[in-house]
Amino acid sequence: MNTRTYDNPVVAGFHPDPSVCRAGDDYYLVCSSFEYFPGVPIFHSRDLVHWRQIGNVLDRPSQLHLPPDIPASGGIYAPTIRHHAGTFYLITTNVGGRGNFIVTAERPEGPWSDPVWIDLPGIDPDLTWDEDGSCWCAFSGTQVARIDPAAGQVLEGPYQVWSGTGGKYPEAPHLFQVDGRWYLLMSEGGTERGHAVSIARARSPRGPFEPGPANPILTHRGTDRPIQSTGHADLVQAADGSWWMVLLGTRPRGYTPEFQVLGRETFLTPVRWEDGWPVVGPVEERHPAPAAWHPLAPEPSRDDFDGDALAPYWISPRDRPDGSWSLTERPGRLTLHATGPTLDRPGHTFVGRRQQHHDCRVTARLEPAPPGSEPPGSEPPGSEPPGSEPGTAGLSIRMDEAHHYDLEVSGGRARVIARIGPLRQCVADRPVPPGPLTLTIDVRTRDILPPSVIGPVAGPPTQPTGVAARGPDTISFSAGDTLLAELDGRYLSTEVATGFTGRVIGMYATEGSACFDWFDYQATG
Ligand code: 6LW
Repeated sequence: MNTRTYDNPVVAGFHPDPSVCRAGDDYYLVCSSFEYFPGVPIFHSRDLVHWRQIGNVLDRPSQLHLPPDIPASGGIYAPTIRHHAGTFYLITTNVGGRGNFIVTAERPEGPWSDPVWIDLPGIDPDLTWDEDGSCWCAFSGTQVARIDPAAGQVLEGPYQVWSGTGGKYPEAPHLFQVDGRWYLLMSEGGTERGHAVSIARARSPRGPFEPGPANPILTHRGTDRPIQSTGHADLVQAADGSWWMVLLGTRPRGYTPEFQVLGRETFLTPVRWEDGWPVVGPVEERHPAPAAWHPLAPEPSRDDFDGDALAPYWISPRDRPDGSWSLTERPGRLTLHATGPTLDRPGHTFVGRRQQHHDCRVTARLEPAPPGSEPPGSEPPGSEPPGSEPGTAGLSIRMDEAHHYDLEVSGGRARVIARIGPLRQCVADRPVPPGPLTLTIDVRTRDILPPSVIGPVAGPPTQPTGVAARGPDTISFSAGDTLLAELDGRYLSTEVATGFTGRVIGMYATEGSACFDWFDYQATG
């Protein structure tokens, strides 16, 4: 008997709205990326449990333009990935841009085509094909249209087919044909704690759709389960015939109302069919494993920037101009050139990665700017004294432009700056020695009381009285061996910042140029 188990989430950190497809024994999974470039991370797995990012679907400006006026949590929403007649299809929405579009690829790692725009409204578009080869696109509402995916033309519809059981925001539709019936899987109730998954079925994609007898088929609303907000799901049939659901969920922490800091993550849960309907959930932190089992070697925690391309997990808010970063100017280092003077507004130079663990430590080695390194459009190379200090650069942990903590070095001093909503404060300011400097951001939950201890019945916590006893975590900042500041993590949470993303930790330059010799991310929990 197979007693193996797997742990959820299967893709941790801000990786929401998962969509999955199978091609033979290989599975591919994509997620939303919002205002970050490159867009739509794509992962590969051979067992649905162990996923490795193999690229980003939207990795060049001709596919994805995220100008500074795209707000935080605008940009790329909820993609659907499908494999049809030997081609990979991905459909998604650029919210605040031109709307819905399709890209295709022969190989999932790319290159993916330029967009084919579709004149359909709404978000969360889905793609499927019937036995005649007609292509159907469902989208939020739920509406369904027959389209020509190559030309981007709407051929029939859209029809309003089913709006769920009455929850707000009927969205995330996916149409499947199983045993001659059409199933419409969708989400409702909003992406927060009321999130739910419902199902209906019909004889044709045009409807009429008959709601399932047990809707919602999955929700964690009103429960004290550690995984919350379960919804926005997709289904896949494994090579052995078993069925699985990928979905988003959250893992909030701290005192009521609890705070989610990692954003919405990707979970996997088994599905069985009873009387022609899928049965699923609840989603546990640990489940019996699928039959196939293909663990992956752990990824190195440190990026030494020795390659000639940025690893796919490095993302930047909005467009990432070519001249703003380089791995070749100083081989073995990531050189950043400032494109904007502040992290408080879009248009700055920032290269970061998602925080994927509640407890983690990021360290990075910041070096003086190389002689002659200049931000684009400034003084000609050579006008700076050799070995000059970086202008202004450092590490930042961010939700968006209005919610970030920065560990910044400039003019021989290290500072910690907290930007929370309309307020901006320097909370530490110390001299640092010239030359390379190791910067550390440490995120820890260990001082935090579990909800059962500080729950509403127990009243206000009496101990411990750490800065973040009621928040989800404590974030500390060090330059070299010197601890500069500790801050309550609740202000970098979805509940405070709002929006669809999660924390991202990265390197930045807001004045002049800077080099990073390495960046190390360790889970410490
Ligand atoms: C997405 C919608 C949702 O488009 O959140 O949770 C929206 N579901 O389906 C943004 O991720």
